[in-house]
Amino acid sequence: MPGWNPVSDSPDRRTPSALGLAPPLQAAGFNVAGVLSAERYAGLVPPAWAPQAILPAARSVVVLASGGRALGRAVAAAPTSARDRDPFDAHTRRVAEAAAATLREAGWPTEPLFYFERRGGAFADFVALGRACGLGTPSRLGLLLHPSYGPWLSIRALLLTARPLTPTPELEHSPCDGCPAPCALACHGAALLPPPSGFDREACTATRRRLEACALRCDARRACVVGPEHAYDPETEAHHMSVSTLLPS
Ligand code: B12
Ligand code: SF4
Ligand code: SF4
Repeated sequence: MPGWNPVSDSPDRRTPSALGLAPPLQAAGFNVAGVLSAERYAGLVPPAWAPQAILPAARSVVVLASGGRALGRAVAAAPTSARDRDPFDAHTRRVAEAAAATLREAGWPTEPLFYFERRGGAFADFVALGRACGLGTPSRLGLLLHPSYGPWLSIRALLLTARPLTPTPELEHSPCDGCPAPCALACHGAALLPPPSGFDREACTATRRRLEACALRCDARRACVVGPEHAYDPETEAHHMSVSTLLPS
């Protein structure tokens, strides 16, 4: 594995290649990545996710995400198994485990962790982790907004590693500041309330239960002015939305 380079402050440089992570991650659809120090990470996660509980030698945490259609394309091209209940999650697991194995072979103990797993009964808040390493800023939509991919950002895995890496800083300005918020107008459930109220998850959930238009797509997300050209294809969006409908709320 090549050496890790210091990362520039430019948000578009938060990619696995800019971090010195080898091309396989990028080719596998993980085109966005940031770094947190182990201490900063520990302050943002429940106790069972802390480095002390998983890998006390950890120095850094790589946050792996995917913007736009890259992950959908990679999953479509990836080998699938009949045992894969969710091909996106199975692909994520395979890719992050391979990346962790590469780091271990280079002499750095590393553990992969996933957005869909609970430890000690709790999820880690991946939105908070992505925000803290500058993958995006909070938005009227409730989603973390990437500077280029907008709301089409999925935060999928972590690499807790003994390798010391340069943290990527938080972003300062949200594109929502001063935006006329076409997202709020497009919302079928009046769920995007003006600040300081923010996103009304109950209103959204209730609307999704009664309105077909919100079952498998989100028109508010599609109306965002940032990165509309990166919107998931309808099948990928429907997949993510249907998974989220099945989970208990
Ligand atoms: C559980 C979960 C859900 C549940 C939440 C209900 C519940 N009873 O817990 C359900 C199934 C409803 C859900 C739905 C969606 N989710 Co969700 N969800 C998660 C998950 C796995 C854990 C959240 C959590 O418990 N965090 C920990 C606690 C401490 O933090 P919290 O802030 O209190 O958590 C609350 C919010 O995160 C909220 N929530 C969950 N998803 C979303 C999405 C939006 C837009 C908002 C405003 C809030 C929200 O529910 C949590 C419990 O109350 C995270 C991944 C992760 N590990 O973070 C993804 C995650 C937050 N979801 C995400 C997304 C995109 C969605 C959906 C838009 C569908 C989709 N996948 O495309 C929908 C939209 C929801 C909506 N409009 O209401 C993304 C957000 C990405 C981003 N750019 O910000 C995440 C990070 C997954 C990912 N891989 O990227 N989700
Ligand atoms: S449309 Fe404007 S206000 Fe709405 S989420 Fe996008 S940038 Fe923020
Ligand atoms: S799914 Fe429907 S109700 Fe929920 S935010 Fe999107 S447009 Fe609004």
